[in-house]
Amino acid sequence: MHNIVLFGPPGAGKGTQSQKLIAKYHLVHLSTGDLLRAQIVEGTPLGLTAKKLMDEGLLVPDEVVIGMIGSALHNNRQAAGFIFDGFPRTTTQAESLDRLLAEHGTSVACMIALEVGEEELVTRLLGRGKTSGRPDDQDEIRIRRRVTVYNTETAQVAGYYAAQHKFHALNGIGEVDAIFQHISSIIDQHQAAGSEAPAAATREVKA
Ligand code: B4P
Repeated sequence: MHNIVLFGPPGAGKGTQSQKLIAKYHLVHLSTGDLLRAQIVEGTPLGLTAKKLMDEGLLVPDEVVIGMIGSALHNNRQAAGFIFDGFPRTTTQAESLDRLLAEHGTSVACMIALEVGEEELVTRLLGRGKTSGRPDDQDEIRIRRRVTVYNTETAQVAGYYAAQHKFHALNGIGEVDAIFQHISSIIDQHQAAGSEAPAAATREVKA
């Protein structure tokens, strides 16, 4: 199995790049944001709880998203690998992902982080908000809160993977296809090296 964590602040392009990556590498895409929004559409109790938090730009409790990922891994045991998009968002989630993957005899190959500054994120998400219908994309205060939550609760997850020599950061500003080529080159190096980190593409993180 080849398992990739796509990382970055809200609006960095994780969902955009995931769509291109699943087409190229035939991996199963697991987006906790998408899984939560499906629960909201279905009107489940979990969805109702998640909606209040998501609309305000806050994280959903760890146990909720960890449970969803555990079920998804169980239901996709034949997969060639996974793209984790928007998960893990806390160190507790990262530790749980390692444990869950170990139960399936596999592990995270690498984390690829898209770096984008706050003003660009706000511009992108307000733009998406005009068509997405997502309440969390339609208000600048909530968007900036999501960025703050990322900086205070999520950014530290990069350090977790850096300590395992699995962290790669790249510029998330530019043409979508150029960013995709950069991500692909990192994945290809990993696959060629059998999951050993390609040193040239790796750098330490401040978090
Ligand atoms: P998510 O659904 O994960 O999504 P996201 O952070 O909004 O954005 P993403 O980075 O995928 O952006 P996209 O490619 O679409 O999270 C939503 C909420 O769910 C969270 O706030 C939280 O409440 C909850 N949640 C999810 N996972 C959780 C977890 N693990 N724990 C707790 N809570 C969790 O791109 C955005 C826009 O930019 C698009 O319009 C796109 O077209 C544009 N764009 C992309 N790349 C571009 C480029 N290179 N140039 C210009 N524009 C670009």
